[in-house]
Amino acid sequence: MRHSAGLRAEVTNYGATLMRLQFPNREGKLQDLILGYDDPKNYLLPPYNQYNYCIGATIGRYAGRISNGGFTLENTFYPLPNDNGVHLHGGGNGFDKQLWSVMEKNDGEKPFIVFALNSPDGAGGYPGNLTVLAKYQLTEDSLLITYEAETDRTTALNLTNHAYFHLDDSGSVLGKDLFINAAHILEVDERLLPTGQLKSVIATPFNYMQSSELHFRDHFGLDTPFALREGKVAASLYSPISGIKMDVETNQPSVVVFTPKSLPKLGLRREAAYRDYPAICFECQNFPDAPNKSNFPSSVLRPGEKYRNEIRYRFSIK
Ligand code: FUC
Repeated sequence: MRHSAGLRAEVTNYGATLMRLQFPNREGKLQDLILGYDDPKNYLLPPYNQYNYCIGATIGRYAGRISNGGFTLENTFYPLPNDNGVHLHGGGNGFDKQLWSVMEKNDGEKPFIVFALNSPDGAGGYPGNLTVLAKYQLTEDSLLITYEAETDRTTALNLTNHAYFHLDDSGSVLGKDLFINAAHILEVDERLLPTGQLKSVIATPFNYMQSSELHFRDHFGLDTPFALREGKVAASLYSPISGIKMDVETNQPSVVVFTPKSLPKLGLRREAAYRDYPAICFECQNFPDAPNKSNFPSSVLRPGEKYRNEIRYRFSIK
C-alpha cells in the first residue's frame, strides 16, 4: 500500500502481519521503520516459525500473559496452553499463525486492506465463535490499525499489533528519544505476570513522562506494561539520525513496551547490522492478565457487543 505523501506499507495475510513500513527521512529518502522480511514465505518457515517473536503480527486471542493456566468466566474454568502456568499471546497457535482472508482492499487515494478471521469456539482454549477484522489503513502521515471482533459466547479478548520499530538504519534503538504517557507501570513478578498492583514510575528507570534518551544503564531493557494516562499521544519515539518521529495513539488503556536485547538469527531484512536492542515494540492493548484480575479493566466480550481497538502510528520529521 502506498500513500501519495510517501508512507508505504507491506502486509501479508499470514498472521495479518505488517511486513514493512517506510516513510521519507529528513533527506526525503524512504526509510525502513520496522523489522520484517521482504518475502512473506519466510514467516511460514524456519527459523521464524521455530520462535515466537510475532514480528509485525496481529496478536490474539489474548495479547500478553495470562496467569493461573487459564481463566474463569461465568463459573467455567477455561484452561489455556501454558508454560509453567503462563499463557502468552494466545498460545503457540495464536492469531499470528493463522491464515487470514482478505475481505476488502483499496489501492486508491486512501489505501487500506481488511483481513478477516473466523476463530472457532474452543480455538486456543477460548470460548466463543469469534469473527475478527484487522484493518490497515494509510493516511498522509499515519498507519491506522483497527481491530474489530464479535463473539457468540462470552469470552475474553485482547488484540494488538507486534511491530518492532527502529526508525533508522543504525541497528539499535539506543540513543533514540522515548516518551511514554504513563505515570504507572503494572508491577510484574519474575515470570512477567502482573501482580495486580500499579507502581509509580517516579524515581524509577520507567519514567519516560519527559522524552528522554534510551540507554538502559539501569536495567536490561523493557518488557513492561505501562498504564496510560489520558492524552492524545500514548508514546513517542524519535530518531535523531533519520529525523523521523513516531507518535503512537490508541483507545487502549495500556501499552506494553518491549525492547529485546538481541534476537536469534532469523534472516530478517538488514539483520547483519543489528546491535544490542535492535528495535522496540509498542503493543497497545488492555492490561495483561485482566481475565484473572478483577481490578483491571475488563477484557470480557459478550454476544451483541463489539470489540474495537484503534492504534495509530503517526510520523513526522523533526
Ligand atoms: C512481548 C513480550 C514478551 C515476548 C514477546 C515476543 O509482548 O512481553 O516477553 O517475548 O513480546
